[in-house]
Amino acid sequence: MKKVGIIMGSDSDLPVVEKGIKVLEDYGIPFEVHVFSAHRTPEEARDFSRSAREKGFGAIIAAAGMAAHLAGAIAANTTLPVIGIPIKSAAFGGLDALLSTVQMPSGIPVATVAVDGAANAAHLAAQIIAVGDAGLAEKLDAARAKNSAGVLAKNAAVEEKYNH
Ligand code: RP5
Repeated sequence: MKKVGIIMGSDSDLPVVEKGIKVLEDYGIPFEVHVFSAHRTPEEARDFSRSAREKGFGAIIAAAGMAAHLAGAIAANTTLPVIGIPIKSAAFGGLDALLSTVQMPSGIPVATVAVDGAANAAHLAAQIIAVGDAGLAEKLDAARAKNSAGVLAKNAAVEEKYNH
């Protein structure tokens, strides 16, 4: 199975990123985690991106806050799918990172999830890997069914309490 690369701009992003790591672990998808910064360690970020396809990665998740250029810098150096997670920061509540991540020039896409949306970044990475993996696709279907069953149970509880 293809691996997912998880890159974050700082270890201060890890508490958010861990929610995505858990999703990948639950699906049994192999992954690597690194701290590479577009600004502080640009050579490491570039080298990872350029070699990721030949090293067996199928998608890359990039998390960064503030002037969040990491996902875009990675996307500039690979044609693997790149998923950006804008990380919330104190000054602008994540709007700074959201705009920095999502507003990419034509030809260099970054699939940007919600501010602090690490779980959905991992679900999307799983869906990308599942394009070529029928067993993983079955796990995704099972997870969707479990998700629906949980919501239906909550609906039943609310209806039971209020609808007489
Ligand atoms: C970004 O700056 C990082 O991704 C992090 O979200 C933010 C702050 O980094 P630290 O100063 O906490 O290392 O590059």
